[in-house]
Amino acid sequence: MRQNQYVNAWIREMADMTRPDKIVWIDGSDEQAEALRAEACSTGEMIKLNQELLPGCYLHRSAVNDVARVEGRTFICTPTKEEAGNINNWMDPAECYAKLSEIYKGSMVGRTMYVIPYSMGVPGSPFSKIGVELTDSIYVVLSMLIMTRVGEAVMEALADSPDFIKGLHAKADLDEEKRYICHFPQDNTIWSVNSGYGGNVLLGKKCFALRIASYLGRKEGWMAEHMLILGIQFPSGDVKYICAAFPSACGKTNLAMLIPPEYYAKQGYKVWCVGDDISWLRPGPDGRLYAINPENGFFGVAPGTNAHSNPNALASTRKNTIFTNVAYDIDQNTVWWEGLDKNPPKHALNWKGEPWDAADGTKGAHPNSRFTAPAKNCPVISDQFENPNGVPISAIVFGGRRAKTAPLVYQSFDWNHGTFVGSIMASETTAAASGAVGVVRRDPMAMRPFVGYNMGDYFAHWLEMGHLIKNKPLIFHVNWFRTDDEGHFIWPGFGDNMRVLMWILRRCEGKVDARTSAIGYLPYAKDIEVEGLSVGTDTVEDLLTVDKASWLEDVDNIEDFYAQIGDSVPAELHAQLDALKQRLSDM
Ligand code: GTP
Ligand code: SPV
Ligand code: MN
Repeated sequence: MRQNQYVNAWIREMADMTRPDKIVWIDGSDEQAEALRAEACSTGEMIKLNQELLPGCYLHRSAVNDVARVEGRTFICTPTKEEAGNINNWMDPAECYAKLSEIYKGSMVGRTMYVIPYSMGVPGSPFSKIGVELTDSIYVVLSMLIMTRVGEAVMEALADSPDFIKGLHAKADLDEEKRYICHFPQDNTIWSVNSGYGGNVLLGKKCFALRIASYLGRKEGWMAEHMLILGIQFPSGDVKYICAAFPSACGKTNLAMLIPPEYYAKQGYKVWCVGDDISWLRPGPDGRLYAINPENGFFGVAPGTNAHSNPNALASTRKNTIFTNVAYDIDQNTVWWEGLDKNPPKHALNWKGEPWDAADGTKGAHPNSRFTAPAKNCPVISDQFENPNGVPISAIVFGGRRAKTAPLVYQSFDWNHGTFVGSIMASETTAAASGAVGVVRRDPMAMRPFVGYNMGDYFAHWLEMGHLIKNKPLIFHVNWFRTDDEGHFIWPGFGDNMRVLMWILRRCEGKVDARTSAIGYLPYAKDIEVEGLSVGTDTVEDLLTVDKASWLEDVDNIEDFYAQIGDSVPAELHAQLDALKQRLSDM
């Protein structure tokens, strides 16, 4: 493989600290991956599943204390605390390097250090960036081979440049007390230690493609966002693209590959998936905003994925997939999770590897159990998936889990108001991060855990992008999660979310009216197509209500949140908040 002096010098330095027995370069070849799979199976790190039913599929279990991202132990290490802001945990870079060096010291003795050269985005695309991850975990190597583009072509694209993201990962002892996920944006560096869970250790994903990339995007005039990308093909053949930001485990993978309801399918509408988690966006030569998905696979939530809710995601996991922390069917040598079907396996192990009987009421799969599947397995992967120039975005959609406040859909008045709408996003927490589940927290643009610098400056960057994009996408907000008095979801969701996306696209084309409300433009209920739906226009009407009292309560909470972010919140957003408060009071 082509060598690069900067990469080599850095590897020597990291190896002097961690002292691996061996250093192995990952070249992206099938032979090497196959040998690593065999090795992982021989040590119990992975289990080879039934190759007739699930060819190329494996099961992995992470440590019981290590099953989700740990936001409390994730740090942004900028020279000043102010650059990281009040929403991020901050550590002084020198102090952090010193502290972690102690933990890394000798941590790879008796182990192999794997060198993974990878590209986020197609190598050579103007959007793409290169990273090198050093890790002592075969699970990480095999997952990165699915999630990113690895091997020779990456080193060729890097050539003699020093411009790559340096990621160091060591499992060490998986000690929670010494677990750190640290980012040094000024040094293009990520250090992760004492974890083996995906979001903490697949360094191309949240660490690079969001935290480091958001920092680079601000510097270079582009955006790195926690957004899916999907294309809706009209019967004419024309395809319109939408980006949507929902917090973790709030429906991005599901929306990204939805099955159109019969009503649309029979007219010839189709949906294509470009990405399910991360978008990198830049203004294009025609003044529109273009997006790529920098990833090459899906790291999706397993529970709830089934032939009805998301058949395309399920199909994506039927070959060459790694399952993490799901239940194991001993008789069939396959996997199972809650919500896959109504037939939990009779002889099974739970996600911890313990004998498990569904009848005892405990969960077989961890709520944040995941599949790592190649994007090209997806039956509706877009033919633009590898387009180096990305796809043009018509609409940006924000959303979260709100049992009451947020209506099914509304449109912002303009880009600045849309930025405001993103900044006040809130959602009930899920199992994707450690901590309490179901608590409402503000999660601006679904990026609260992923902005690699000061949140207020991030808002300012959004406002600034409005000046750089001549033909701006329209900005919307959706909520699939309103509940009735018994706590049941009112909106059917999943494929039927397309009905809302169609209203959004018709707004983009100026083909449908809306009514002005205190919070933005609301649809007329009759304009949301309900043919073939289990709920009618009257229910849609209910889902579109804006309750003055709960919104005013929300405004108080937003004021507190802005105060917590501090002085960096742009004056424009304070003005937007005052205007919202005024409009609500006038209601
Ligand atoms: P991350 O990978 O953590 O970023 O998650 P994600 O945003 O891709 O979430 P995903 O699509 O995996 O959905 C997470 C959970 O939300 C699953 O349990 C889904 O069943 C559920 N879900 C997704 N879409 C809908 C919907 O439209 N309505 C309802 N009620 N639930 C949904
Ligand atoms: C998320 O939590 O938003 C994920 C999974 O997509 S992780 O890679 O763990 O961040
Ligand atoms: Mn995510």
